[in-house]
Amino acid sequence: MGTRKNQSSLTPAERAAFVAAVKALKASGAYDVFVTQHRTAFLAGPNDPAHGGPAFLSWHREYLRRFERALEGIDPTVSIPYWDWTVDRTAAASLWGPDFMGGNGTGADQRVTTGPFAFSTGEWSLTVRDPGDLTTFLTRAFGSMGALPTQQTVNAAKAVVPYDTAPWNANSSNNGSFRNRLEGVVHNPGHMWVGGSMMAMSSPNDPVFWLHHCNIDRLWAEWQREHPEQSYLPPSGTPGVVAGHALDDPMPPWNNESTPPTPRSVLDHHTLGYTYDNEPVSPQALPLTIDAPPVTASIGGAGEVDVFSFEVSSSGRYMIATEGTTDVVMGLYGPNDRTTLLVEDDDSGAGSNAQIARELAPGTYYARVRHYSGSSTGDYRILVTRADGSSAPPTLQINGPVVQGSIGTVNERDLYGFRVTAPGTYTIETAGNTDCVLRLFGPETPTNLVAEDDDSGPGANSRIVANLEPGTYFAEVQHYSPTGTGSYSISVRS
Ligand code: CU1
Ligand code: CU1
Repeated sequence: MGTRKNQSSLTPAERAAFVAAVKALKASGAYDVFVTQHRTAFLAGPNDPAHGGPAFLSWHREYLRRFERALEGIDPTVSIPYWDWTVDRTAAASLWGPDFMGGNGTGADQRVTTGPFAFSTGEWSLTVRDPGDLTTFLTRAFGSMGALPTQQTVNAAKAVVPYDTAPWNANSSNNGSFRNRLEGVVHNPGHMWVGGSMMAMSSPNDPVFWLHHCNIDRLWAEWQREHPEQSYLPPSGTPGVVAGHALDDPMPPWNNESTPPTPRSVLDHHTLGYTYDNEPVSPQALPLTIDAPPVTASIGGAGEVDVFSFEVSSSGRYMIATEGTTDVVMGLYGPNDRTTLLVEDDDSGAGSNAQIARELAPGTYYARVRHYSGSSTGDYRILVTRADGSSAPPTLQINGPVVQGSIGTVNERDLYGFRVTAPGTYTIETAGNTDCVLRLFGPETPTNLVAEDDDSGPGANSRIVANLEPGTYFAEVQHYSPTGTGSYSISVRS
């Protein structure tokens, strides 16, 4: 899981790695595709799927994650850093150093002349611009259009509930819509303070766009954590809501993908594969593997709550159970949301153990375990098993979220299934620091080898690019070394 850090705490090597990955993406042409998507969203106004409505936060969360995954494809160690403008408020901040974002614009044309994104480097010309804008170099004009948000401004915005309110647009009350207050009162001033290119519909032309929006995304995650009783609004079908902005609406421009992202699909940023460096360590969910041996845990202090997570990749009946002599109570939450309680159990298992058996759809689930007595402690074990006998391999979604896996024991082989519905070129690859070997089997049978690869991906990662006809395929992951173990992630993209 990638960690998004405060940009001011990056090491010089981390700053250089981020800049290099961004410039490599620009050189490939992929960067400008992102700029175009942002401009296109604005040009769709008043049906903008990304701004001035409830999906402002969810759209940009998906957008940033896709950008970050593109960076990871170049350098798997890179995550998007965030710019906390409540602290780094002047042109003297290290953010604007010549080894990172470069400095303010100068002269009548507000041209940025320092740092890696200066036009004079020959590597940063603006090719996607707003209609009528002929400026091909990055521009900035710090402070000329207003001040950066303060901590007080941020705190007041984070206190607002609910998430959003009618009329579900830029006219929603700043005292009744967290989203509109964060968007209008906290987010917009960040663009305006930087000025120049950041004022445009094509504002991702300035790489600081990503650091600014990363901070906005972090504040949304904090609001979600601080208001666990609040959920995303409005539900799909609510009158007067622009398409793409309600909870289960597919979000353009990704709405024609086989499993399009929706506001719901991005609510838990952990399931997208990243955390923020300032998130509380506890209660961090401890991952459980379905059908793995029980994990030993402990209620070490009175009132302690342990949180576990597990990934269900195919619908079916699952059983979550505790073992041992400690009287624990377990709640099951999800999918993809650690605050939606599905069921709670005290003593359905052996002795005074908890046991929950339930039909589960694909998604991330959370089990919270506490002692029956708020003043007692004790050890226990916990496990999740597939309870309906069939153990189909976990499914990868094409262009869906990256799936985390682990070679837990030597010579382990992990098998994944995925379904191709349209003929085309597909890329199956692993990411992370574990040297994996990848084999592709199919269609339909996990015994017909299509391709095998060791190190064609970044670092020691595997990558198979194959033309596939419709059908079910199987990807098998094994450690390169017969004595190696380690975690990895795997994805399929079209
Ligand atoms: Cu935007
Ligand atoms: Cu923005």
